[in-house]
Amino acid sequence: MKLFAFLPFLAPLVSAAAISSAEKPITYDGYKVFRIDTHGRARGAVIEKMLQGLKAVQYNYDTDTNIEIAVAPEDLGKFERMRLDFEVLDEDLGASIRAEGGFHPGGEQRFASSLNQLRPGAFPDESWFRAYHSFNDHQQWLVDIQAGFPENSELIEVGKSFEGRIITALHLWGKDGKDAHKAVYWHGTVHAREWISTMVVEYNTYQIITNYLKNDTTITKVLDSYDFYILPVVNPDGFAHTQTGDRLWRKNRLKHPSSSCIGTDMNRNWPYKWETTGGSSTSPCSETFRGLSAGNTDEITALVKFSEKLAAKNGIKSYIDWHSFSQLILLPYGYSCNEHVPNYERQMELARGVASAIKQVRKTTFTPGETCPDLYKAVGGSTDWMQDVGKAEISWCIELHPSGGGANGFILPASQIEPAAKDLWAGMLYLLPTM
Ligand code: 0X9
Ligand code: ZN
Repeated sequence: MKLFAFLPFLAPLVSAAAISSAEKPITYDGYKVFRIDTHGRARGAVIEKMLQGLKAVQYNYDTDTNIEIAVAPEDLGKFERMRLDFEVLDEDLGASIRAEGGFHPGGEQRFASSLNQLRPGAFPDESWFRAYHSFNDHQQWLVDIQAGFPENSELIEVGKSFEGRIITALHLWGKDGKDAHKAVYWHGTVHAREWISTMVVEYNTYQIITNYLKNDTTITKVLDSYDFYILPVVNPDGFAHTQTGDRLWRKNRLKHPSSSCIGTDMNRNWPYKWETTGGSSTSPCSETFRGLSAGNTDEITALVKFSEKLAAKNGIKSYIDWHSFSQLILLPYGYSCNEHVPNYERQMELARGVASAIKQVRKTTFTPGETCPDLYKAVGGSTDWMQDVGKAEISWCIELHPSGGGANGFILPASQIEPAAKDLWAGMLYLLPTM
């Protein structure tokens, strides 16, 4: 059964994975984005093969109904001569990236090597959610917000990325002091280009803190019942690279000993069922490269250690891995397409509740389901680990806005941050007090 026709992860056909920070940034100027009608699986496979000769970035892998693809200007003629059945989704991807406002080709990549180097500034306001920001500014934002909530929060250096950036967790607690309750645990920006995930995680964080400071009854009860561990950017190197090198970068930036291709897909590197075939790639040039061994990346090593601690301390009540795009609420499992999580009914009931709370804001549809079969097989993902190893009671991957590549895909205009974040805050206002 396939509930969702659309699969959002991009796979450059001519691999952008070969771009290193020393190489020329890619602006995507003049790239056109197309949706090609494939008229079924067999023809979809044929068309996918034809497209492999192009300098292009493919937006989806489930090619039964359509293929969405960004084609480089030099290959537009070749593409048109293929006489496919298509519509144009974006006349100029580079222009959309410029309009989004967060990509600065070849820009500054300096960063703090310790949180102590950052001095707190003013408490942030909601204008933060009207633009995208650099990795360094996100670090500063965490420092500023923590300083405005000093009795109930701390910043934790969870570890360092391959290039030495800090993976930061904001820990929040309520009236019982820190470490008294089960964890609510969020990871944002595991896939570097999924910028909306950083902003939505921060918006939810901001709402929790400001509503607690205002003595809001619901949020006071929530924060008095859980310890929150919030990591808006778990893939700092990849994220920094999307701001200066390649806006559509997905993986981390780990170098391979014997390939010029860079990066491991962190959501295929978690050390649980990692070796299972079919849901990840063994090729370093692939967008879903699983890494050389289970959990071998700096980032996943640090995140596993941190997650193990949370699991051992008071347990994990709810884990959410925030991604984009497709508007889905995905339960495990990704490694298997015929296993259900032991508490499937309860998790689905909650996911349906979240979807209906979201719907009430402005009629946006989020669809609950299982990673496999409803999306696709994905092995070495965080939610499988959290469910079975971390013993999280709720373990979800939420794919944020938009619903499809036609509506901007990974390049969601900054004006959409607040509306998207408000949708999900409604969802969290249902989940957190109910779960
Ligand atoms: O393929 C993925 O990693 C996720 N989709 S995305 O388009 N954002 O890349 C889905 C992941 C499903 N969840 C896990 N397997 N953890
Ligand atoms: Zn993702």
